[in-house]
Amino acid sequence: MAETTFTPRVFSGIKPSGGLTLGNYLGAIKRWVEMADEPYETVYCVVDLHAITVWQDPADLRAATYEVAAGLLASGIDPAKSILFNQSQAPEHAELGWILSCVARVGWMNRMTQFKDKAGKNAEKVSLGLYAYPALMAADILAYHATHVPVGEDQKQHVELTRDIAAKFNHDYGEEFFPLTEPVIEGPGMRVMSLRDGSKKMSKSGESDMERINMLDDADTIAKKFKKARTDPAPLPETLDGLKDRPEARNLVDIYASLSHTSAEAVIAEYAGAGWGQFKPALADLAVDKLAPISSEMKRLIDDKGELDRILGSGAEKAREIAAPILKRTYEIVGLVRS
Ligand code: AQP
Repeated sequence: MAETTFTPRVFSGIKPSGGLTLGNYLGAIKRWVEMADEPYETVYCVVDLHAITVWQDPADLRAATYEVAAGLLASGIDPAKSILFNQSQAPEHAELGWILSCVARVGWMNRMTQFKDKAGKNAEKVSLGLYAYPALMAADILAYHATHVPVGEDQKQHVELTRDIAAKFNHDYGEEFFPLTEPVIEGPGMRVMSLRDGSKKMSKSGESDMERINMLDDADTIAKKFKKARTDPAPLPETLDGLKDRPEARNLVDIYASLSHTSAEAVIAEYAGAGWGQFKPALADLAVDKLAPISSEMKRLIDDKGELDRILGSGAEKAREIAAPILKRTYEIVGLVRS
């Protein structure tokens, strides 16, 4: 097959399945903002079609879509530098999603650990969309011929599946049409864990609000949540090795490191021997310092739906300028007649 060169282009998305959390911010958004200043075209998406793979009250879905868009803008995503839109306004995602569902194999889907985690013992009762969602995610990425996807650790398997789907499509149709996209996973905030259980990731839709820091939480709530965060009684150790088998303690150290753009080693060096009574308030102050300016800008934007609609609408137009020709060519390659 002929060598194809792809424009360095980043795609990433966040589901409006609730309000944004510190996990979304440290695991994804912070990196998205940096990547917009690197030599990539950047396409960022509020993936509302993914959100409805589990039940969403329509009014809550609308509100969460605006909240996530506001959170991205308030965190520094600049619509002049990046394309920002919500997925359902670019129908190419769903159309390509169907084609890629016909390329993906059931055996591949059966290996997706996130589906197993989310469906649990209820696998017979969850939506077909929840099971098939990695094929739609592959379409989100491949509709832009995206070469890089910044994600948290939890999404790595889905990006690898996207590569498998792209490779099979290219092989089956004998054309190197889709790129083999790279996941970009960096930094100590790559997997932020629940504040109540160090073995579970912090999620928007986790059962208890005390498990997560929401980006719209006020200073008192943030302080209260960190104060009540589960830890063990031992103080912080002298070296990072001392955090082995202490997942809750490790999580708080990682959050501190990520918020202050430093390493977990540096945090341990600074706080060696400190008790939680000292560390937790310092962590809360740091989080409030970082999040307060973002959340006040988010609130301003959420109250200006006209502005958000303008940004999302024009982002969708720009997104479609890239995705429509890629979809058209996909149809031709597959042999679908367009009269
Ligand atoms: N806890 C986390 N740590 C690091 N990164 C995270 N991300 C989400 N949670 C963490 C990253 O945020 C991006 C958007 O993810 P998403 O909201 O589309 O999907 P998700 O990973 O399923 O998020 P939630 O919060 O767990 O949603 P629900 O509860 O609705 O399922 C991704 O890059 C993800 O890695």
